[in-house]
Amino acid sequence: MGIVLITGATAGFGQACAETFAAKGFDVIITGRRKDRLEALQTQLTQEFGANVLPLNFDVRDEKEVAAVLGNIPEEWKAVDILVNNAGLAAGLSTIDEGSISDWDAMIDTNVKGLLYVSRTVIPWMRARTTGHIINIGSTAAKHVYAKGNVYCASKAAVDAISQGMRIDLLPYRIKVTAVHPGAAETEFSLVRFKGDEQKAKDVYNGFIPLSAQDVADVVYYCTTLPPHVCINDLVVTPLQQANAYYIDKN
Ligand code: NDP
Ligand code: 8X3
Repeated sequence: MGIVLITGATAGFGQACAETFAAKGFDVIITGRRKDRLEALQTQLTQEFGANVLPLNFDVRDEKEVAAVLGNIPEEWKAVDILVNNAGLAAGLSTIDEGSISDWDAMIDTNVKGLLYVSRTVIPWMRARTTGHIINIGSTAAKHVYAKGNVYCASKAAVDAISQGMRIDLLPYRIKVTAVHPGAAETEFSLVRFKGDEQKAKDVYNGFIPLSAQDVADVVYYCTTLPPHVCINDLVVTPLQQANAYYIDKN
């Protein structure tokens, strides 16, 4: 089937994507900072689906680590067909005058610069083969700014713009670029945003049925199943009860 590289596969969308692509017969490169989870996922994907799995333990914020670990994988794994730039986070939820600078750094360094570092390593491999598909995970937060979302929304708006730029620049190499923008999905996202406060994280999803990680993985996979001449450029997917980034009908 091919090789898919998924960043941030130790939880949420990335893990569900890894399971979905492995189930379809892909060889899977999984990445993340939590080594124990990568190893557990490797075992699961191998046993459950007979998949070939390459786990890579690095922090996408670390340019040198990205180049050293990802840049030096065995040649046969460099024939990446699909790159899912998924690793990301929201850190905190506060007005701009009270925002934490370390939270801002974490979001910009991960969601924007990390995506760029990984892409900069992988794109030349795709370019050399004149084929490939990059799927960048944006957010409804890329499309509309919500209260206290300031820097997170800006980081995802950057993902939106970078996706548009990639699409133009990579057309000569017939590399597809798709931005998938999910709305509210119950993963570890809110637990990370609220720094381990389980109640606060759970409350985000009260009163409506959020997307699941699998819902998003199914959409990502679908985008890769279209004929070679067809590309979904930009896709927004929300729970039925969510109209946009800031309006959810919780009745
Ligand atoms: P999770 O917190 O469940 O998963 C995030 C993944 O990203 C983890 O595997 C984590 O791995 C990885 N990650 C985070 N920071 C780094 C880093 N510095 N280096 C390497 N890997 C990292 O969240 P989701 O699955 O919900 O989020 C995935 C993406 O989807 C993010 O970009 C998020 O912004 C976006 N999104 C989420 C929505 C939601 O409502 N859940 C909606 C729209 C978009 P580890 O900690 O092991 O490094
Ligand atoms: C994550 C979902 O609604 O917090 O992108 O922006 S939201």
